[in-house]
Amino acid sequence: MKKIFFAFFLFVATASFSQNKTSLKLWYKQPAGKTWENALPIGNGRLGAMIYGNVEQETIQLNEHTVWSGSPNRNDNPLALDSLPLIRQLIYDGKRKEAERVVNNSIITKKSHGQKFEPVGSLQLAFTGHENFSNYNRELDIERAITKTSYTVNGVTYTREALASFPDRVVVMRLTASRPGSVSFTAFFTTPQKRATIKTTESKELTIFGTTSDHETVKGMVNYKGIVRMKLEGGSLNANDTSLMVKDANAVTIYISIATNFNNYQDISGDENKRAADYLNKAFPKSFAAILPAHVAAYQKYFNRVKLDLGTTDAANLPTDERLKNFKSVNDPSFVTLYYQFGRYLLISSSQPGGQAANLQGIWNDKINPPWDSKYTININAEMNYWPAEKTNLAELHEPFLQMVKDMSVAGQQTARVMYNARGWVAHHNTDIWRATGAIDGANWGLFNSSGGWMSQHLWEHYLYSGDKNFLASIYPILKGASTFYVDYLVEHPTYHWLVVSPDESPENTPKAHQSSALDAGVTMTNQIVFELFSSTIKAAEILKKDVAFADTLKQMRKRLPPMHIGQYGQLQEWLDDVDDPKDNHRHISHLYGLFPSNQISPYRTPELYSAAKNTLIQRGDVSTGWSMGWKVNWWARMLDGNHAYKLIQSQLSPVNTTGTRYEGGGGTYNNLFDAHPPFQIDGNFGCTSGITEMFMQSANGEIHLLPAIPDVWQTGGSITGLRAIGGFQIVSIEWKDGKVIKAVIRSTLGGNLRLRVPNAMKLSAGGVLKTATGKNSNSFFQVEETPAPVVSSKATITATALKETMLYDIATQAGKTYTFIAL
Ligand code: FUC
Repeated sequence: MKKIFFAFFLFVATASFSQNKTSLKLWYKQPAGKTWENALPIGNGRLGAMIYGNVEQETIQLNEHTVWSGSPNRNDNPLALDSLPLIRQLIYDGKRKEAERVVNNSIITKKSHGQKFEPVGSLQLAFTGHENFSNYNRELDIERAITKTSYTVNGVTYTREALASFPDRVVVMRLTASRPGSVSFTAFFTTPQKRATIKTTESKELTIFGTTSDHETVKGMVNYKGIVRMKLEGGSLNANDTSLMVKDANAVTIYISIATNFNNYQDISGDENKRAADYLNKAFPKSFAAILPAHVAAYQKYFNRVKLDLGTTDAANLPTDERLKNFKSVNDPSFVTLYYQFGRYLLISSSQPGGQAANLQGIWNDKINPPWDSKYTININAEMNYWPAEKTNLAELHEPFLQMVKDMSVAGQQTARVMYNARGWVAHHNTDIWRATGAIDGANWGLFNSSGGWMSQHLWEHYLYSGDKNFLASIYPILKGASTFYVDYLVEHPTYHWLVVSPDESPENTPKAHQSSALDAGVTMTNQIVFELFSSTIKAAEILKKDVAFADTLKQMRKRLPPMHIGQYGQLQEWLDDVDDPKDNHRHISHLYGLFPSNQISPYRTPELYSAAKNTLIQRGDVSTGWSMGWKVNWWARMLDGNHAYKLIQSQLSPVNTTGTRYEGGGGTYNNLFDAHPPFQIDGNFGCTSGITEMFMQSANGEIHLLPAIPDVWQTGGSITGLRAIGGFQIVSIEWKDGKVIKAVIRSTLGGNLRLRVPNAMKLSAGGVLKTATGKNSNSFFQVEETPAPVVSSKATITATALKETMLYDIATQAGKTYTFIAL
């Protein structure tokens, strides 16, 4: 009886939840105060704004995607070429500290270490007499991409709504009050920009304009212009030199337009004044009531493609900051749904076709000197930002990143030639809006030169999902260029005799056994990247029926790359030498690139490597920086271990305070659900969203696997709709109950064999027995390159992990047809 009652209760709770409009909202009972990480982000890919919801003084902190310090520049170090033989020899002789000194002199740039993403400033709205308020609420509705703040003062309820319109290219805030004539405030700008001018115009607009900072020998030359224009309903508008004063209006709509002179990384000859005025003049005649539905429709075109339902519990009734505090100790499945969809919200809001790629902070930054310049770290972080793009059905939003790769494939040719006497193109571990491809920071960070190879993989991935051959033809020269660099640059290792990148480094890890230096030759991650890049380039050449001789060269060289190594502790080796410390818990586990995002390590195809990767994951531990935990969710999902993936989600969804105190020595999440490295870094949001997707569906291993890693807490039931898999398969829906897929709907857009792995026996709803899969998958999109057998240390104990039984089917599909599967 108890059970029945409980089931009934759960059912009621779930049913009422799906009706409940607060489910996809971040909401709070208090204003953000002084804390930026409490404010709520809105954005349209070009403009970003943080809304504080402070009562007496509202702050709308503003960013524009091209407001960066500096101007077109390069940062190659031409001394590199002559020093390569010496650096190599020092590394081979174990004199890594000496090698570091040479690298710092001759490879690390003497020019720009990357420019800064800078804020424009903040629009402040001061409300006299609003110090005593009640009934306060503030929220971000991620189903409609709009914030709302409301409170009561002296019996009047005030409401502010804000959005960054996608079609109208302006930030708009509407202020209303329950009693006519109650809206009065003073608007002014504040800014950390050193060369900004703030003034009002004759037509009572508030403007901010100036030029961005000089930085590291590069002259700041981005001109920006911001214009604020108000539309009043009743009341009066007055201006002094630097402020606008609204008095006794019924309602006010504020339009904020910002633009710069930036055209592309080589050209800043645009007219910021005309652009800002044009956007504003187009938007201003439209009322808020007209702007809102167009904005919501443009946003939902992307957002609504994926729906996740993990059920709900009473824990969901609390404000977002309290749910965050409680998450580790209660079962709050819809909080995961909120966090998951927030990741998609952030990508839609910070990365739109034609705009700049989401940087370390997406498009949200209030500091003139932000951490790591809020630029692009491309030895993991920027790639991580785009892991959710294809599979969570936001492929169009991958475009700014793909465009960045295209630009870098041009900029990086000179770097390859000047620094390494190699053809093709190269990029080191960092870049910025000027597409810098030189080496920065210092030897243990900047020497890594396989970011171009890694980023190129995103182009190939975009093809694998869509099957668009025209796209493939258009990006093939970039893949070829990235491969050509390695054709020229790989050298034979004097001890191991494989072809290796030398000098090389495994991102940012400095093992004691290597004199606490990251420098080495032929590190595992690089070997995996080159293997994958060569394989993609060979396949692309075959599909496009070109470059037979070049593809053959790649095949021959690929055979000579180092295979992966399993070391004395049963671990996957990070370096060719067996020097991993099982107590090392460094945030980068670069050598697991082969497990995710790549597919060179798989439970089904490479059991030994799979077991070694698992040992490595366990030895490195769970809690770390935000992005590191985000990556680990993906890895544990690929390990088919939903419970461990969930454990990482719990660690990631742990509160971090804004003084930077780390949760249990690691990162976590701020009250506004921004990821905490700490400090704020958006990669963890995107990495975790990708990882959660990998728990429901994976398509990288020669098949489509449904429910590969569902944790016990979600077994009871749930559904996800709208994911995408490679080979043009749309995962229209997956519904599960008691750990079994009860129904799955898959649409084929390209035809071909659908190899489907599921946890339980299924049949086609239209009738007909499913054929058990045999042999190689005939679908060309699912051809996985065979991973060379690993070299295994005689000291290693490898225990085969028992895998759960699954069913594997082959279904011949036709393009345009939808297939419905139900549990037997
Ligand atoms: C890499 C990471 C750091 C940080 C920085 C932006 O250098 O090792 O943890 O995320 O990028």
